[in-house]
Amino acid sequence: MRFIDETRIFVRAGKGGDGAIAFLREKYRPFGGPAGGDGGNGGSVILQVDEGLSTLLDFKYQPRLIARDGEPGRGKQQYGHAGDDLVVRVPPGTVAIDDESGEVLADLVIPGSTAVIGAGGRGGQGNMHFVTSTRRAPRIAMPGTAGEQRWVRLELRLVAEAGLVGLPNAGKSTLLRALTAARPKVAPYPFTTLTPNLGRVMISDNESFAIADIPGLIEGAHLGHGLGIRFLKHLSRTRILIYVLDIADKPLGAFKTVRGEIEAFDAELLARPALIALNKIDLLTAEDVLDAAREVSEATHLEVLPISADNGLGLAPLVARVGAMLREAQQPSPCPT
Ligand SMILES: Nc1nc2c(ncn2[C@@H]2O[C@H](COP(=O)(O)OP(=O)(O)OP(=O)(O)O)[C@@H](O)[C@H]2O)c(=O)[nH]1
Ligand SMILES: [Mg+2]
Repeated sequence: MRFIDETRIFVRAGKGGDGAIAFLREKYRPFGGPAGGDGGNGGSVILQVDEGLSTLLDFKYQPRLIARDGEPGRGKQQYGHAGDDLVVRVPPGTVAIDDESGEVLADLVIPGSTAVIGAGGRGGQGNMHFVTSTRRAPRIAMPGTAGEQRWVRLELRLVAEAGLVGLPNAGKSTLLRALTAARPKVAPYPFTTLTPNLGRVMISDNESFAIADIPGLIEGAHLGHGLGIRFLKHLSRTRILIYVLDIADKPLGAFKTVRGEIEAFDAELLARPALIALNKIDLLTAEDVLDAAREVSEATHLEVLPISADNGLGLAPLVARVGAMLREAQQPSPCPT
């Protein structure tokens, strides 16, 4: 499935139906009272979070969301039918932004939740509402109002409590596979991961957290090198960063590079709690692992957990530690735009 995390759509809600001008016609009362009913309201355009979706791809094929107009009012005091709302499903983490004003219209995270991004027009009142003592047969009714119409930018920001960051080939996807049921591709060359992956880590039967694996960063990513920093926005909702460093490939240098690129993208991300998963410890002797872990921890002032994503070493302590940090961390700040 193609991963699309930014797109632009056209939204038009339905127009309200016009109010009717009509009079009762009864056999023995040729000039009955006014009986024009109200127009129905126009349909609204509504987004709804569907947990089963993970991309905005559908909108590439259907970039115009147009809801139905309300029907005009009718005689005999009958209301026009309201136009149906158009309810469109989006993945969790979708942000809807008015393209012109930049206003955030909705930030949709909770499964099942909805937001109106185009409000339907209101139906006009029929002439039955305009009777006065001096005006028994009003020939006026109100037109329906227009529905909202706008261009909307949709941006997906993955909903994950923890984010994996590191150089290409550090073992991020291997770690995601080891911790969750997700099956991202793993290969012995850089830039294997081209789009973000999500998985859910079970801490216990009733406690879990989501983790995001994003494409590797390299020096100059903020200038567009490698795959660039465009996927870093998927860290915006995470509460914890996990630096994945290859213990056998200059881990300190890797840390500085990755941290520098994150800083260039959004320095605020560096204020979040973080830890280091020092990966591939199976490649070194136990003694060398201890030395390297000490060196990295002293230089970074971060907690270092030695692991081997490949053969499962150190994963249980890593999950337990992330779980504990998540319990300590306060709620995520609202999504910046
Ligand atoms: N020896 C050893 N190799 C590992 C370990 N974890 C990952 N690897 C290997 O490292 C290579 C890269 O792993 P990936 O998981 O694809 O790395 P990545 O960080 O996702 O890379 P990108 O997607 O390119 O950013 C693969 O050949 C893995 O098998 C480990 O704990 N020990
Ligand atoms: Mg990968």
